[in-house]
Amino acid sequence: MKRLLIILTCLAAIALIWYNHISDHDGLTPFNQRGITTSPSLVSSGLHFDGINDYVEIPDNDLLAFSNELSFECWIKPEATDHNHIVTKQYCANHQYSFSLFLHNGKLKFAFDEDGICNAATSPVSIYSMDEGAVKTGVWQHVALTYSTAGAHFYVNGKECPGTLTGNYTSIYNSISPLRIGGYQLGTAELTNFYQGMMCEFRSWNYARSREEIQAQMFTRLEGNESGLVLYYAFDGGMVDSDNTNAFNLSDKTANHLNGRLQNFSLRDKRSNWTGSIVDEFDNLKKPGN
Ligand SMILES: [Ca+2]
Ligand SMILES: [Ca+2]
Repeated sequence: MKRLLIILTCLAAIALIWYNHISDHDGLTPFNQRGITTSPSLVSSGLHFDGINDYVEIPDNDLLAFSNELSFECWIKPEATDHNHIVTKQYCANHQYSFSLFLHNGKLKFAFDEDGICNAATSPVSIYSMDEGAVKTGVWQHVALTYSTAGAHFYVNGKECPGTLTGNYTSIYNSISPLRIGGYQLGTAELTNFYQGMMCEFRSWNYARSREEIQAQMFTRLEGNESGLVLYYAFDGGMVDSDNTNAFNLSDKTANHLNGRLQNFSLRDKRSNWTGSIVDEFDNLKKPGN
C-alpha cells in the first residue's frame, strides 16, 4: 500500500510538471501571468502626436534666429493633412510671427514674416505653397523645406515639389516665441492646429540645403556635429510603446543642447507616446536615384 502511494504521488508530480510544460508552450497562457514582462525594451526612434493637444516646446534661443536662411526636414507619417502644423515659431496676436511650416489639404505650406505682424489687411505674412505633389496620410514620407531670401523649395521623399509664393522673400522676423513642433499659436495663449501622426528624425539647419544634400542624408542618422546643423532630434527619449510617463525630454543631439519638452502626451500606449519609426528600416530602403 505504501509503495502504491509513492507511485501515485510520483505519477501526480510528473503529470503536474508535464501540464506546466504544455501550458508554457501552448501560446495561451499570458506571459504576464507567468511573471514575465511583455514590455519591449527597444529604445524609441519616433514620437506619435495625438492631434488633440500634443506638441513639443523648445525655449527661444539666439541660435533659432534664422533670419535669411534655414532648412527643416523630418520623416512624418501623418493621420491628417489639413491645417496640421509641423514646426512653428510665432505668436500672431503679439506681433511675434517668425514662421510656420504646416500641412494643408495634402500640401506643404511655409508662412513667414519680416516684421512679426500678421495682420491680414495691413501687414500680411508671406506664404510659399506647394503646387505639385502631395503629402499622404498613413505612410512614412520625408519632407523638407529650404528657405533663403532667394527663394524656397519643398521636397517630398527627396523630390522637389514646385510651389507658388504669395508675398515676398524677405529676412524672417526674429520672434521671442518658443519653437514648437506639432502646435500653432494663433491669437490666444491656447495652441491649435496640432500635428497628428508619427514623426522622426527632425533636423533644423541655418542655411538652405541643396537637393543633393537632402537626398544624401535622408536615409541615414546624423552624428550631430554636421556643419550648419542647429537642431537634431532623433526621438530616442523613451521605450517603444511602453509606460514612459516620466520621459518628457526631447534631446537635441547637437552641441547646442536645445532640448524640448513634451507637452500633453499621455506616454502610456501606442498613441501619444514614444514609438518606433522608419529609421528601423533605413538599411532596407531604396535610395533616391537607385
Ligand atoms: Ca507682416
Ligand atoms: Ca494629449
